[in-house]
Amino acid sequence: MAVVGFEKRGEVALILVDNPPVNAISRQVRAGIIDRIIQVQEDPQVKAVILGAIGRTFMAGADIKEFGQPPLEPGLPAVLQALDHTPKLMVAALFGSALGGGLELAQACHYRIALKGTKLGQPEVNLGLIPGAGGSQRLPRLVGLKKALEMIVSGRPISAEEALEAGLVDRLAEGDILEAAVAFAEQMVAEHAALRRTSMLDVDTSDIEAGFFDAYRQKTAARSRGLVAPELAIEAVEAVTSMNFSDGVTNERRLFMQALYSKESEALRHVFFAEHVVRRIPHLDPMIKPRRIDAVGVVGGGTMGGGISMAFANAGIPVTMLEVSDQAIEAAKQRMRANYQGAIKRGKLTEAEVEERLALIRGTTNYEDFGEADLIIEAVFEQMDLKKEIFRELDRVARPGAILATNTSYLDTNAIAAETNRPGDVLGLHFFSPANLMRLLEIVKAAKTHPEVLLTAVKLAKRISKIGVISAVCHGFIGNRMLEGYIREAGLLVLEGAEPQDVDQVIYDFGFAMGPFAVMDLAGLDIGYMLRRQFPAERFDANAYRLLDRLVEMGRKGQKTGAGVYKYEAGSRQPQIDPVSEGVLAEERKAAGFPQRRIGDEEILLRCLFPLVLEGAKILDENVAYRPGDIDVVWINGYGFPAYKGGPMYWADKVGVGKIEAAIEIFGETHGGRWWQAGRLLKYLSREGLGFEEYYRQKFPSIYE
Ligand code: 3H9
Repeated sequence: MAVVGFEKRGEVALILVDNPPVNAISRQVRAGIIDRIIQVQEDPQVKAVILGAIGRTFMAGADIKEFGQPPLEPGLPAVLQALDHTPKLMVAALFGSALGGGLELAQACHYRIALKGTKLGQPEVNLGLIPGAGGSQRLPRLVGLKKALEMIVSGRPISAEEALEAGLVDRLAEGDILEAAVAFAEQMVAEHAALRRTSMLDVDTSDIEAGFFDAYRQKTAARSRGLVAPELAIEAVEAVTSMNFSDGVTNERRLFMQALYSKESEALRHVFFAEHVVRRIPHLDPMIKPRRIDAVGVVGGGTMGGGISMAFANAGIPVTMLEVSDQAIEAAKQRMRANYQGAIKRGKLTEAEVEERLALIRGTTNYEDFGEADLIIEAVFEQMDLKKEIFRELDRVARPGAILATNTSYLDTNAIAAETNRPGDVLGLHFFSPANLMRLLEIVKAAKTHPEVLLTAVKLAKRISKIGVISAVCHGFIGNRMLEGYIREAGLLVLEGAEPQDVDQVIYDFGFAMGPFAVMDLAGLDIGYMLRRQFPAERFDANAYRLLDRLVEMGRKGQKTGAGVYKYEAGSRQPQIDPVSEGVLAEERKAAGFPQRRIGDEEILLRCLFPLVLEGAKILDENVAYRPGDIDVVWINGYGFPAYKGGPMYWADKVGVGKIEAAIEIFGETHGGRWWQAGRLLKYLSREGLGFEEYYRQKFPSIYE
């Protein structure tokens, strides 16, 4: 099958890209489009040409797999040039997603028609890039400079309706996009419509006030810490005010190449693929199909249960939510309604849409009402006995084939599954709070979980806009298991002489949104306190939690009590250094008897981050996670690891596994070998001079397929 097909309907020729799944503009697509343009130019019968696509979407952009590889000719700019010079009337027929290079191709056509529901955008910044095929020069000529800047710098796509209003598309269509595009093209030919070349249009800069770009830069810098692409994008678009089209395109190309070879872009592209590969279950029998999930039950309407219910309602899936009393149901509904208010205020949802979603959530106090559910998720306190009791009940009422899931963040999913007569249908679905917003979902595969159940969970995660990452059963699964070392070292560092605000600053400067102490204050110090008491004391380094435990015992539980490690003014989330907490720390330093010293920023960073790598390597070696990239996805989406640093395992590869192993050995000598012990895999990779990603791709290529 040709990757770029061709057909004629009367005097209209159709150039149709057919490169599943998303019609990415690969080398063959580029070459194919150029060939077809030459073909139509030579055909005197053809009066107009449609640039369209087959399948589920218009072109969703350049083929990201090609970035970082030697360039393959012809490049996208050559296609754009061919389009720009064609003497036939060109119409782009848009549907699905017209993104990145796809939208740039559409902009180079003379007219654009879009099916309602189409998303149009320049999302390159999300990959650390900027438009590289004229988008920064053509888009301002179509929609105005401010709108183009906003689209290119934010990367957010707009709807077809918004695109029509902005002048990016000329007509909206319903039904068959190609039929509509042909009719539109015929009409334009009949009306002798001009060949409207975007490159020849003037840019209206009358609304650009003095100092506009400086102010825009400042605003952007504040929300895109650590990223180079947004600044490069502004520079590219700003050129519209001082350069002609051709110079603007040359300038854009230079900036695009700068972005392409930045370490941030390389990391973000790694994350893009890791977030897709994570959905693949290695060695899954292709005959296995997911089960249908049309109705969900949730046990518990607290913060977690409520958030989970909202996540399903947001995807249009009806939920039955079980609580202990009618009052508790009402309270849960009020909380959910209040949570939705934020979305209404931000203009993301209308009152009517919120009501529609809330109507999908039905409260009950009766387990029997779960009889129709295809999936039931338990979301109650982290108490094994309680969870076991609930699973015995669920086993009794759930229909055969229904999936039973626990939202536990630490407890043994195998033990919970063993309470039922259907352990194959049981797994963990570990949502992160707030569950309606956080993208991460750890899918915990218990020893007996049926592959069909696992596949259902992976598909369902995507349906509810989450990134599902499979973890085997272990204490804390992937994310929380790694968190332990990170928090432990933060706790020890402050006993040795670092201040909590120093630790937080170093981690913030690395790229996390918050340091560990600020995060614990936000989450509630009492949560970790209670959790630690559920497990044998030898799991933990008692010194590491001296400060935190004392604060909790004083009633300082974090933001919710106005004070934790820091203090907070009423209604503020801004941490302030608190002499009370400093006093407690001074006492605990003395009690621990640690010699006090000045600790440099580099030691703080490495002491906090190397435990992530150390534990991540063990998690891989024990097959708790399938791939290093899966761990990256967990830490980026659940724990705020900066995406532009690629995740802890990718970052480790960049630092050098050998260097990390050597540092772990030194930390072991100076701080004791109890925690600082490299496992088998880390030692092996260090000895062989390999990185995690490199080793996994070489050794286990099938788990990426
Ligand atoms: C660009 O265009 C630069 C230019 O300005 C200049 C160049 C000179 N390439 O997400 P899905 C794969 S930069 C290669 O599950 P959905 C993806 O890996 C690009 N592959 O589908 C997955 O593969 P698999 C600007 C791509 O329906 C499969 O397609 N464009 C690409 O949920 C399905 O993906 C973007 O950044 C690609 N461009 O969502 C758009 N895109 O099945 C990025 C997807 O093997 N893509 N794949 O795992 C998206 O946002 C979503 O994929 C999209 C579809 C909304 C299109």
